[in-house]
Amino acid sequence: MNILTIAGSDPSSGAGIQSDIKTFSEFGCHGFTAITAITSQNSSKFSNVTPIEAKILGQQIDSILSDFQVNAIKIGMVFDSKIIKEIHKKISKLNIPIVVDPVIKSTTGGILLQKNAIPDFKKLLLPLAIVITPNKFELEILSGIKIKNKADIEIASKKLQKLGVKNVAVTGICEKDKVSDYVFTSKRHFVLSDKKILNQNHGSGCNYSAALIAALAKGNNIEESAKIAKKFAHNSIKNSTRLGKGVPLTKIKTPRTEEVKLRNAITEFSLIKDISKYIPECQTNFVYAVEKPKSIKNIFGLDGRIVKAGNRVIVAGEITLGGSKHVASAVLQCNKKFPMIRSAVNIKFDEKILSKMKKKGFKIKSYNRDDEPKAVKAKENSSIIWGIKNSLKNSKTPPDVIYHKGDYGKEPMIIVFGKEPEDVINKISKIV
Ligand code: PXL
Repeated sequence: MNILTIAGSDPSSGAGIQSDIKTFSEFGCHGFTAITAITSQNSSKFSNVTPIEAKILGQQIDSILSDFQVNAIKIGMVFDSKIIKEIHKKISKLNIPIVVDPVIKSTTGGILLQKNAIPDFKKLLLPLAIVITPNKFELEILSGIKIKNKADIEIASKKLQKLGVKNVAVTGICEKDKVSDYVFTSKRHFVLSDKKILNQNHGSGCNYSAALIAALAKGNNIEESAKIAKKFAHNSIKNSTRLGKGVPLTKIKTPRTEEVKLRNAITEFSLIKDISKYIPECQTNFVYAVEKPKSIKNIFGLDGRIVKAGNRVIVAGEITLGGSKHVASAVLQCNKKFPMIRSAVNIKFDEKILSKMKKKGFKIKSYNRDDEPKAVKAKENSSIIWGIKNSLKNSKTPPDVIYHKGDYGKEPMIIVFGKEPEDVINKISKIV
């Protein structure tokens, strides 16, 4: 996925475009940038802001849109009316998700949106947003309602929805020991809460809105995306570091190599031509274990699934340790006998695929669920463990593929194994 951030430059890289690029990378997305303003700031002082000439901003946006496929846009600091009008002119006809983070003031007191630009901001930018992500202060300014309680949050958010925003995610509402996000969609509203982390930071708002647009671009719905963004922002605050003399900067933790490799392979998998035909009814997961996994908690997988939607494929959810149960259990069991096997993906059962695999010389094993003892059947997730163990009973070399033909109420399945995700992708590429 490719995401364009239209925002200000923050030399500390805690917020603004520098931070957005880091977040997009973290989600495996490519970040394009169009700079609206140059700020001069560090962790204690916001000393200057110079807006970019509207024409130059327009040229930056044109450069990107005329060449690349842009799947989604985040709008951050826009500063003045000329910039707002230019952005509107360039992107109002696009039919892609846009998240607007209505930043007004920085933690250190810098002005990110001029007061006299607020009417144009509301008129021109809010209607473009699939989601707007105000904090309490920003919600008050945009709605003109002083937020004193939960009911006010709803009234103010509904007021913004009347201006054309589809969904409003009000972030960072402090309540006793919790911090909550209030999300209002066109149909319903929900609250996501987390433990309060007592520290001031610079960057969490940008981390939230950038993660939100990345999650949406990848096909997650509003509710899933709001959860993903909250978790991401929470972690970035938890890991924040006092790099300078003032406020700590939020930090995006560098993911483990296994996670990065799996993410790349999942993207590659989802882009294989016609791959939707190979996604089973129960959908697909792709996993990668750390070395010597002891349980499925040591195996990275999607906590959602690779989902078929018509002839498209959507990667839903996030890669986490313990994210998969079924495919991860298969890898865990296989890894006990063949420690080099650490990755796998499940695909739809099809005799034609199997015969292609045979022709390519794949080492194929199978098990018959009719032979499965009753006690095993009754226990959640134990079938797969039994099946893999059984199918490898007489094996001296690691399998490429293990399949079963299903059972009453159980979909037949093919699991493709490999040393690492790229190995699995290479095998898949040979048969599709
Ligand atoms: O966090 C909001 C924000 C967004 N964009 C830029 C900023 C800040 C906060 O300082 O400087 C450029």
